[in-house]
Amino acid sequence: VTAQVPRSLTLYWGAASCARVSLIALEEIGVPFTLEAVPKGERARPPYSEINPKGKVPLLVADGRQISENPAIQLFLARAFPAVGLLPREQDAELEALSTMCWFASGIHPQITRARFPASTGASAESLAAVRAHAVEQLAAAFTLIEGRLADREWLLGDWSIVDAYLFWLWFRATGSGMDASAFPRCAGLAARIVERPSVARALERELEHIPAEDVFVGAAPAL
Ligand SMILES: N[C@@H](CCC(=O)N[C@@H](CS)C(=O)NCC(=O)O)C(=O)O
Repeated sequence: VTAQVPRSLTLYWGAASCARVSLIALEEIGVPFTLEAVPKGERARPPYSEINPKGKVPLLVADGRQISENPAIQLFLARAFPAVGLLPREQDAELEALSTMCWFASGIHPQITRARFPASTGASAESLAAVRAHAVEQLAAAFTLIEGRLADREWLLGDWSIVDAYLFWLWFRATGSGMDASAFPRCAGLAARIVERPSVARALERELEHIPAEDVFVGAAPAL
């Protein structure tokens, strides 16, 4: 499936957020786009909440059409710019990519939110450390599966794809939240390799214009 090539692209984004994945996709594509930074704390209130009532980034606006949710944005961009190779084009492989991204968005990302901001679960002050510890355990279980998938390949789907950029962001957040990186050498290797891609380097440079290097590369979870 291919879509029309959009003439105008705006990404609502925040440095170090999961919108990093969408920014890498746009950098990979290489067409002009507008980047609108929406810092944490400004996402759930006007003016941004009037644009995206979900109060989250990323949001891609393509020729006036709004696309939210990372997996949908990646699929949209991959189909709009098929020659770039953001996702595999063969149907079964594309489905596998979508399945993996949905797992990342709905299965793994929420554990990152719990690990970083345990109070967002509504847990009492005394339970926050336990909520964080449980979330980190869940992250380690997910990364055990991912580490297994990388046993016979350099990138998650074989060839590089935007799914690897998504993994890179999850890895950054999971390790920043206290997950032991040493248990996952293949994931660590992928994260070290991916920053050599010019698109990823450019996306990280843009983040460095907004937040300190420590928050771009380590991103330690806030103290409880
Ligand atoms: N399911 C959404 C999740 C988006 C999301 O949770 N984004 C976070 C940043 S990583 C956000 O904007 N949270 C609101 C905030 O930080 O105020 C997606 O995959 O795009």
